[in-house]
Amino acid sequence: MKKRFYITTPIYYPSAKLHIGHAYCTTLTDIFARSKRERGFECYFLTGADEHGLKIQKNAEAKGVTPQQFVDEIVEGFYKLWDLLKISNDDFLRTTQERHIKVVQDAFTKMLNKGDIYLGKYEGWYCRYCEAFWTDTQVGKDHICPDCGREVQRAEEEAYFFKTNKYVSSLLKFYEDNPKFLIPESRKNEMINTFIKPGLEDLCVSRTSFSWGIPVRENNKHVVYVWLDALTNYISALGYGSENEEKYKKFWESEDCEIIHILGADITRFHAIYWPMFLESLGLRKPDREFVHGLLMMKDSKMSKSKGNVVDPYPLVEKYGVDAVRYYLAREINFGSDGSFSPEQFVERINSDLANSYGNLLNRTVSMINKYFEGKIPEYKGQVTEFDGSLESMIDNTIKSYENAMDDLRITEAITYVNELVNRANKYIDETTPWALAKDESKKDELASVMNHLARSIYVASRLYHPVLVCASDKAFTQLGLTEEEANYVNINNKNLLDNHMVNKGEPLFPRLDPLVEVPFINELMSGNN
Ligand code: ME8
Repeated sequence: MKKRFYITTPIYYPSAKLHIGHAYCTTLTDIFARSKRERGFECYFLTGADEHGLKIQKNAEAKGVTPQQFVDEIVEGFYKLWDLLKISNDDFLRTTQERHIKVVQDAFTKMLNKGDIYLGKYEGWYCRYCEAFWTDTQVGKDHICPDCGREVQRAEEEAYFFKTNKYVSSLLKFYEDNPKFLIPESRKNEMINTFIKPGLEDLCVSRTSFSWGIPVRENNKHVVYVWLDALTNYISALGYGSENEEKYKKFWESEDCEIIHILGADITRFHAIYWPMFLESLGLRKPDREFVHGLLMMKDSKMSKSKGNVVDPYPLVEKYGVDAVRYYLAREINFGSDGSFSPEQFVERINSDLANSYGNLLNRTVSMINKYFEGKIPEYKGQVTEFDGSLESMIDNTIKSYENAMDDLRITEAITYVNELVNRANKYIDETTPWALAKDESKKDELASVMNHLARSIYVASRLYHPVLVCASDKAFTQLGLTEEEANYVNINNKNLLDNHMVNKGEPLFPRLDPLVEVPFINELMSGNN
């Protein structure tokens, strides 16, 4: 039986519009999901919105609307952005949906009845003006509210807590038994040394100081505090505890399904420490892998909505197309490391990898097949020229390395294998010099073999690029005369696939960008003056 995959992004806060950092995480998750599906695996892909909390309540008040109206409007923008970026999620969970609220309340009750949650007192720095509690780090040594800049006071409120220490030793054992749970591995040491070894405090899981949240059923002065609410989305979306648990059984309970959470480095602690503890408390299976991606920086500091130094993905996609943006994000920033968005690098990547290497290879090949063979791709006749063998083994090796890298979520690396194949195919044109072969009638078979090998190289590269270049790859298939069915991944190893297909010359896939025009344009977008 085929293995299944359940893959998730964080559910983002609809406190403001999403920026390129969110688009980065969702796009990379989408690339993984698409690559699995294209290879014939079943893959369920979830994203969503984390709609409760004080910040949203405050933003809504400031705008003079209800919190629900406020999030409804922003979440519309999430849908539009994911549409624009061609994100192929199977579901979108909103934490204000009934299906989620019930699961959170049930989970709270279960933990309370088990004695894992108890009523205590939350102590912190309180800002009377913002009606918000802050931690020591947030208020700094001057005890200033990070939101309004006023002085804060020490205060306490009644709150429920989750007994973290009950689960520390089993969490450490879980890390030990599952060395691939947290990737990159350095994240595990960070969790142990920074958070677990110094001693974990019990986690506050309810609040009485604001009301925009899921009410605690047993004590409705309280709302469930954000992380217990938010993390539960991964199971509520599958129908856990509902009348119809079919999806939950298939994508969470079943050992045939691999559960993968993708998240940014800023929220590792909640996913790698508290989430496995909550699941254990509920008696449920833990995820197989949590992949922590790096954060995109802007001018040396983290891009964030609250700092107002963000890159808006909408105008970028509108101007340069979905493929260019998806490609840049996946190729330029090594998945798992921090990176930064740079207009110069953006233009350079598109020009060098997509316009000059890939687009040009297709363009040259289709033109030559038109010129030398009246548009008909010659049949595969084995290894005819002295260079065919090495190109064929490069194709085979690329497929294998690409699949292995993708399976391990080394997405950037997987793409570089395809780039190398494209470069190799361009070099093959220089080696075989088809224009010279065409002048010599006795070299007709060699010329035919070169055209067939080039067409197949483009097909394989386009197939492997497809999860990233969702539009351009399809155009390449059309130019090679392949139907959608013929282009299917099942044919990736079929050497005769291209035989006798009629090519269709099309527009260049990626017109070259002029850096002198485009770099200032993108800089302008980033300064927020657009
Ligand atoms: O933390 N670079 O939501 P959030 C790269 N609701 N990725 C970035 C980024 C950046 N500069 N900024 C944000 C929350 N992200 C919670 C999550 S999950 C149960 C609850 C991405 O809107 C990255 O994936 O602040 C990060 O982890 C996530 O957005 C945080 O989104």
